[in-house]
Amino acid sequence: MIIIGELINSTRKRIRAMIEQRDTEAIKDIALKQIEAGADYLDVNAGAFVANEPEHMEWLVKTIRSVTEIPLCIDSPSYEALDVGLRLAGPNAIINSISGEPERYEKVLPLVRKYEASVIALSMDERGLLDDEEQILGVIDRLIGRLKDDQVPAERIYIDPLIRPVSTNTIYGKLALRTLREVTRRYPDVRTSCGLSNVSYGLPKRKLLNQTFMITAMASGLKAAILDPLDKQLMANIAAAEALLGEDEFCMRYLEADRSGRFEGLT
Ligand code: THG
Repeated sequence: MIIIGELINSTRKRIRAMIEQRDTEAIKDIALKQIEAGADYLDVNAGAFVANEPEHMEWLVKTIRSVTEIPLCIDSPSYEALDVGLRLAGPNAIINSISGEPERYEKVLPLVRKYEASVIALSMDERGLLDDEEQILGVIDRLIGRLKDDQVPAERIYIDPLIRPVSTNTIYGKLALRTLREVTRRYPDVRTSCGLSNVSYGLPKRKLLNQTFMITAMASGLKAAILDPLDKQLMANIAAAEALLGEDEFCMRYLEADRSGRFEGLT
C-alpha cells in the first residue's frame, strides 16, 4: 500500500492556524511524525486560503523541504498553487488532481508533463460528482484513454473513485468499492487511490469507520490512500491486510513491523 499522509491540510483548523502563524516548527514536526509512522508521500494542501493560496503553498513546501526529501502529493484546486508547489517539491511528486472536466484537464496536463509527475485522476467531469456506477466508469474509461493518448505512463496514473460520506447516502461506501474493483479489473497497470477519511464524515467514532473501510477497499484492489498515518490501529490493519491478501511476500513487512514495535499494545 502506498501511504499518503493527509495531515498537512489547511481545511483542518489546527493546521490552518499553524499556516497563518507561520509556525515552521509545528509543520516540520507533523511532516516528520507522518514519515516516522510509515508515510511514503505527504499530501500538502493550502486550499482553505482562496485569496493567497500559492504563497501559503510555497511556505508549506519550503518548510517541509527544510527537514525531508520525501516525495509530496501537491493537493490544490488552483493551477498556480500546483505549479509553485511542484517546482519546490522536486522529483517524483504526485499532482492532486486532474479530472474529466475539460478546463481542469487542459490546465493540469501541462504540469504533469513539465514536472514528470504522477497524477491522481478524479472520477468526475463537467457534470460534477456522479452516483451511477456506469457513468462513473465511463468517466474513468475516458480519462485513462486520454491520459494514455497524452503519453502519461499507466504507472503514473492514480484513479480516485471520490469517496463520499456514508452519512449522506448509504450507497457511497459500496459505490466506491465497486468502482475500485472494476477499475482494478479493467486496468491492472493503472493504480487506484482514495481519500479515506471522507467516508466517515458526519458520524461518531470516525477512526473505526476509516479502519474498517480501508480493509474492504484493499480487498477491492486499492493501491494508495490519503489517510492519517498516526492512526496506529489503521496502520497495523494495513500491514495485516497486505499479508493476508498476498501482497507481502513471506509476510516480511508484517514481521518487520512487529519487530520494530509498530504493533505495540495489539495481540
Ligand atoms: N481525494 C483526493 N484528495 C483529497 C481527498 C480525496 N484531499 C483531501 C481529502 N480528500 C483527504 N484529506 C483529508 C484531510 C483531513 C480530513 C479528511 C480528509 C479530516 N478533517 C477533519 C474533518 O473534516 O472533520 C478536520 C477536523 C479538524 O479541524 O482538524 O478528517 O478524496 N484526491
